[in-house]
Amino acid sequence: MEKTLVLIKPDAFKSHHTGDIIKRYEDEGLQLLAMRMMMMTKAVAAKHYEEHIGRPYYAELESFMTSGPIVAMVLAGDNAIAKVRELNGKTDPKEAAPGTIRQLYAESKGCNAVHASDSPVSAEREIHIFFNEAEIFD
Ligand code: 3AN
Repeated sequence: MEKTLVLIKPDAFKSHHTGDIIKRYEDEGLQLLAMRMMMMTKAVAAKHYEEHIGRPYYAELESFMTSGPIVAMVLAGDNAIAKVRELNGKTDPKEAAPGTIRQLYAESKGCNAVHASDSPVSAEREIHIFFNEAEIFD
């Protein structure tokens, strides 16, 4: 079974879509292995988004991601990484397919409701920023 890290971002949390989003994943057969509600610190943001540091939108991204609670989770299933990214939709909600999480719940390319790992290497790295092995119920 493949694992992936998902973050419900401050916008979707604040607009009360946490339950709707988790239900979409569970309805598609993805299994929750770990979950935590937390504030993202600037230090965690820098680790998680290390490849984005220095990009023109980084300050905005950091300020948004640290602006309110997020929900971090590990999901697992066959082809979980691709499956979750398909359910999430494209980064920019204007380009996201109808019925995807970002099309339904995201406001903009910056405030786009969810994050999900984009490869097995990213998933492994990102999961361990948020969870230790004892917190992952596989
Ligand atoms: P995804 O989350 O779809 O994998 P990435 O990895 O390209 O997208 O970008 C990571 C995050 O950085 C996005 N979720 C978004 O919040 C932010 N971001 C990326 N590009 C932009 C941009 N041009 N303007 C504002 N925020 C951006």
